Amino acid sequence: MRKLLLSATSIAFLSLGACQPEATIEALETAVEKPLTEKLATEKPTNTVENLTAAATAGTENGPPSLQEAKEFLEQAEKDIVELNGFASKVYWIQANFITEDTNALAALAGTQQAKLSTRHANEAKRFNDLSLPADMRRKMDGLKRGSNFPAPEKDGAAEELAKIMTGLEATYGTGKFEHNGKDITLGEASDIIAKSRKPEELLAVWEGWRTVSPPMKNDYSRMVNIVNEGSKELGYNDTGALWRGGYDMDGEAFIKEADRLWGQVKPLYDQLHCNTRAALNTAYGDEVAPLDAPIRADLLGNMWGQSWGNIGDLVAPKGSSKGVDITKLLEENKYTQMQMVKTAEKFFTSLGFEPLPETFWNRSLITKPKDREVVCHASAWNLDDIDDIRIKMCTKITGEDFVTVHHELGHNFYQRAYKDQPVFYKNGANDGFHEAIGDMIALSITPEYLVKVGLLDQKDIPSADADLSLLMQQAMDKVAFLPFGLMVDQWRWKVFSGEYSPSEYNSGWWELREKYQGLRSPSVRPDDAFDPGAKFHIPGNTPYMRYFLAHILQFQFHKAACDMAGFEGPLHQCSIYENEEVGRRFNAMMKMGASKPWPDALEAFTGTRDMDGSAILEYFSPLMAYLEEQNKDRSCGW
Ligand code: X8Z
Ligand code: ZN
Repeated sequence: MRKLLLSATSIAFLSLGACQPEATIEALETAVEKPLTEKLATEKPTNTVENLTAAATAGTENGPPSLQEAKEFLEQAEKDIVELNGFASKVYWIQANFITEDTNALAALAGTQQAKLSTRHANEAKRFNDLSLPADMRRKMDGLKRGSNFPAPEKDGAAEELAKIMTGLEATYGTGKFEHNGKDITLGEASDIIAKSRKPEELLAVWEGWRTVSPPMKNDYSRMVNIVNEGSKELGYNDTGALWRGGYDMDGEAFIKEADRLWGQVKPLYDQLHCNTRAALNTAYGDEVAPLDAPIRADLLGNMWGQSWGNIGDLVAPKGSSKGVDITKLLEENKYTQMQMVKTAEKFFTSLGFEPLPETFWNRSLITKPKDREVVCHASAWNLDDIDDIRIKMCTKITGEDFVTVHHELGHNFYQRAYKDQPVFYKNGANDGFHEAIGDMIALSITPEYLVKVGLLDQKDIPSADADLSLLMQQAMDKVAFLPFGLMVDQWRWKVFSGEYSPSEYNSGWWELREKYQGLRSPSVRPDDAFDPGAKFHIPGNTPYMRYFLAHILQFQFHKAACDMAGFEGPLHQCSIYENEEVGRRFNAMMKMGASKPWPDALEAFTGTRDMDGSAILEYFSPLMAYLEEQNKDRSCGW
């Protein structure tokens, strides 16, 4: 509950798009006339059994509810949602931009309202279960019945407690600091050290230091799990994991198989990358720190969570292949500011025919980290009015990594604006993986030739053809390395929600999955109170994670389809769709559907296929796969 994922709307469907905490809504019937304080103080439970029974029987003395009643219910629900979102999104924005006791309290109140509204809608929608409805109304009704990704049970006090815990967890993460070399440092500073240092003791100290922020979250987290599980049961799901898996226009069990199938497609590529990276780390650090016969130490990979490995690209640069491009260096040489990074990303979208971002985007977004207050630095994209009050919030660093993230966030914003004319129920991604894939797909077109066009690279510095392997390796260290991480985070949450991992197994379960999927190990024995999952934003930030795994498959499918449309005939990694308005027009046609149709329809509209499929990412990296197999041929791979 609580935050509206990027667009207030989705609340109902609750798989909201961008990268913000989750939400549900409660109608503030008097939102316009009464002051906020009064509204919040006088809010009455509307989802009591008595009220629901009354609602279910209203107008039904002569039989089951009518189509007209269903229509009126949906219209009213939409009004309620829009109204509450309008105010709740502002509260969340202020809290995330200025974390204090007071803003946390307000955000928890807004979260409570949203949780209650969502629960009420979900329960009221049940009375139309047996009514035969036109497909569109049924889709809206089913969306309401799914409630929120973090549903509050109906009982008194549950929504309040849940909202308070969720707000607190995110604030604890957002304000987290620890002492390093006599100074308190933030996640941003710690991440810089993990990215650049090559000293194992320093890496270990910083890696462990950041994980001192999360143990205090553990009790609240397990309490939250109990509450949302109870809420999910009331909605008819076994647990909250089952509720989440039910959000993909297919049976939840089928979704588990689907995720496994996609992982099976790409795992051979990951295995090769892992083997080659471990060998390079062994060369750099020796047998003690990086043995060849064990999972890789998680602090050596250039990223706080070992999720993307681009920051150690220098260690794996293919010998004999010319250098690729170092975007961080190009941004620095061109004296780029954070603002220019966003302007350049915007220009990519406008080159495809999308309208420029509104003036309000530039006035209202947070693009650099403020010095004088606590903010949630984890990048996110917002739409505060569900129309065009779109914004990003990001403590942008002038690096190649954040250049890609800026495109990622704008992808959310352009998607939100593309579906702005949909009813509130459909203001969301076709599935949540689509939302995460839009900007990433655009960023796959950041080729050397593109960088020349936007003036970041000199024509004379375009890497020669034999730099392809270097470029591909750099990309794989980010995109291929990410795949098992993208998968394991929610494998962990599914097991937490199902009770397979009890609180005392939260941490060991996390490492079991880190090893199983990623082939990583903790760099040190973890203390008894460790809660390492809590040191990753999306756990305390309560953002489902399977979306990123799907996005890493989908973005390559989109890229391939776009390059085919553009008539591009070379290898996929050399294709850039910059300035191709025809591709933009067709991309927009998919984007403007929002969640109005099952996702295979949206996928088909752009790619001509109805299945998510890993073969595009395999094709993209096929020259690298051949290189990796050759490099690894005498190595003993696996862990
Ligand atoms: O959280 C994000 C985005 C916001 S939706 C910055 N990402 C995941 C992460 O940082 O863990 C993008 C890639 C994966
Ligand atoms: Zn995102």
